[in-house]
Amino acid sequence: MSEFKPLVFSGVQPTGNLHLGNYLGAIRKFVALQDNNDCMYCVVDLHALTAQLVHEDMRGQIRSITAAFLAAGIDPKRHIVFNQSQVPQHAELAWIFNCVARIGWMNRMTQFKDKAGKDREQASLGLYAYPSLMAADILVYRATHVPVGEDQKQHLELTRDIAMKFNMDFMEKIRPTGLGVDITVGDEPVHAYFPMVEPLIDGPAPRVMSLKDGSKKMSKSDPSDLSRINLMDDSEAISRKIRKAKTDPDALPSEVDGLKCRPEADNLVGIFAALADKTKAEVLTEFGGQQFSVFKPALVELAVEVLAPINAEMRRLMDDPGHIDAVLRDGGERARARAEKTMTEIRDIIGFVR
Ligand code: AQP
Repeated sequence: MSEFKPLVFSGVQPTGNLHLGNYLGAIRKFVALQDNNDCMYCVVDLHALTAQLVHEDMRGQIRSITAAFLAAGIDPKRHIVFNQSQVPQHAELAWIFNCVARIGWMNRMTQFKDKAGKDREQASLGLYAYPSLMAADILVYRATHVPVGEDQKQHLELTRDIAMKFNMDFMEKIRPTGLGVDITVGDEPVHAYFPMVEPLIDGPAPRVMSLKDGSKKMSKSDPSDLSRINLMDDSEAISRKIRKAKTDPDALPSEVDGLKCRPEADNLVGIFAALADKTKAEVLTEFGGQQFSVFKPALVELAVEVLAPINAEMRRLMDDPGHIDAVLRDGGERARARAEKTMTEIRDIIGFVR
């Protein structure tokens, strides 16, 4: 529907060890998309301050996410890899979006509720405003497509709401600038400055669950390291964690319907499918009727085969922080030029004097 120039944007927070959920839900899609698209991949370090202000090794975390991007196969020469704090225009646009977004919209964000927990009064204002900064990350480049895990779906809907409200509120100011694009949203024609971003969530593992509890998402902040496979885990750790993963006593079903009400089995089959680039149905054609004692070793073998080269390359890159910093500096410079172009236009649309 969009006549905007296609652009892929996504970000990852430097808040701990990357895990299989981050890889399958996000980074692997980043790699696949770069063949046919202009892509920007960002280490969102400003977001990392929202839940915890002081980080023991912020620089190391930023480098490690960047190393994961590169080790997974992202090409920083053809595309742009950078860290958010190098481009102050993200924060500038986020302020404008704080004035576009409505408090009622923000109050519905489930991630804030989850992360703030019971003591909401003690959560930072930044955590509350997180989705507004995320909208700015994307829209400061007028990006059209955003590959993310399912947990980010609600934030992307909010990004569309913010874009739509800005477009509608400023439509008569956008029109004379010649910077807008005629699009249709629903049945409504809109002369838009910002595109309606499309989330790219599909795949067999849009939400990888904890290995210890099939009802909780795999997460960097889970206190149990056994709940997740980290990209920096060696083969022995991967094998131990999969062998200890929670399951039920039944054999695997032959049909996908048989995974309903079996969250742990569903999760492991989904992980296998994503790692093997197959559908869950194809995995069950191979393993239906088999016990976990057969399936788990096959999953270990596959996980090690896919993750070991990434792990080795990450370690190699982490030994050369100068190279990683140079990649980020170069990406930051190119991202800043694009973001400043947008901000100059937005300042004009709003009517700031320059
Ligand atoms: N379990 C998951 N399954 C699929 N995708 C996931 N993502 C995160 N967890 C899963 C996707 O990874 C990308 C980067 O996430 P992030 O680090 O920016 O933020 P997050 O969603 O808050 O990730 P974590 O790992 O759960 O961290 P903590 O514990 O700090 O909250 C996003 O595209 C996300 O959807």
